[in-house]
Amino acid sequence: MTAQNKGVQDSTIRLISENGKTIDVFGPADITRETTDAIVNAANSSLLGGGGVDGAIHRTGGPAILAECRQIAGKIGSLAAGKAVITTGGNLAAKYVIHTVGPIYRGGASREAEKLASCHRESIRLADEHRLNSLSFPAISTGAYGYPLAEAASVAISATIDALAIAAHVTKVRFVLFDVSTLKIYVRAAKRLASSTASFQVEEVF
Ligand code: AR6
Repeated sequence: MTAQNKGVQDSTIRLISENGKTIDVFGPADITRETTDAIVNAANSSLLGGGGVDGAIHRTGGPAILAECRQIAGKIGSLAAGKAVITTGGNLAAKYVIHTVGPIYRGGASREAEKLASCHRESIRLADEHRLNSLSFPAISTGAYGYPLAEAASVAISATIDALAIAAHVTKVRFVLFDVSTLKIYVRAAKRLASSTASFQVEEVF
């Protein structure tokens, strides 16, 4: 699959906080081409790869990423939903990959929102611990794991706003959305959350 290019670049936006931190909602685009310090992988608990964005990251990043994932899995067994670990970016432009496991959506009453928020908080915290300045997220859990897009967008962006506010090093977060319909839904959620949080300005940047 390739990212669709349907001329919706004008709906791609940037939220800017009072202290200059930014959240971009960008697409349609392939996250493996991102040049942020880290990209986030929507992995599964085995950490041993899969389809979707996980498959694309391992294909493009090469075997060094999987080798490190195997080492981590050997130590911790499996990674629970909502947790995150970091590896090299291998052949990617991004220096690191942060692997997080989104919740499988089972109707909404199985703490899915809490786990999805945790994916974003933990990924940003881990990037911050490694003194990284920037990272990019895909739409975690919205593919194979079936999370409804509008709900996932709200949870992901609001957790990111909170985590970015307390980060010492991370100043730039990007949501890199693969297709037009996902992009539009994340843009809508970002605009709504920015307008309910007086401390954010919204710019149409691309
Ligand atoms: N760049 C950006 N986004 C992408 C790309 C890409 N190259 N490829 C797909 N997406 P999914 P999940 C989007 O299924 O729902 C894997 O097998 C995709 O269109 O990748 O968290 C893992 O191993 C969708 O919007 O992740 C797990 O078993 C979003 O990424 C399981 O899938 C997430 O879709 C995780 O499922």
